[in-house]
Amino acid sequence: MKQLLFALLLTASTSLAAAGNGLAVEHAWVREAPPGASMMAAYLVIDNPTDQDAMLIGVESPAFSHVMLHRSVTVDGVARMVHQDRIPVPAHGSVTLEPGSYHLMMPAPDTRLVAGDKVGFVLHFADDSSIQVTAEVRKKP
Ligand SMILES: [Cu+2]
Repeated sequence: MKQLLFALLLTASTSLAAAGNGLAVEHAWVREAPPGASMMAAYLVIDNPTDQDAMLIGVESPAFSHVMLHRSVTVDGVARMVHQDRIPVPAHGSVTLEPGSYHLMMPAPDTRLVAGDKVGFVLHFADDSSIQVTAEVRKKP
């Protein structure tokens, strides 16, 4: 009987692992933008404890018309943002989307989002997997 239970538990946990891509997303937040701002930014951390490199290839959200992958870089002392087609998440590593680095950038919606609002995002990866996250709108991290 004990053996049967153990086998069932093993089956359950195996199917759970197979359902996802093994990545974990945490600290997702959207920076509150001042009234009239045309763009908003979102930040999060993607952990990859697996043996496989992962690649974020796109993000969508019901709250925004589109979501862009950006990276802030400083060239000759001038800060600018560069569009990214993809953001790598190394095996046994993580990538941090944070101010001054990688981030998500969205056109501000018609109805202004303010601190405390919740926004859903779906992250799409190169292996066809996706992860849904909920981000809170905040004034700072
Ligand atoms: Cu940007």
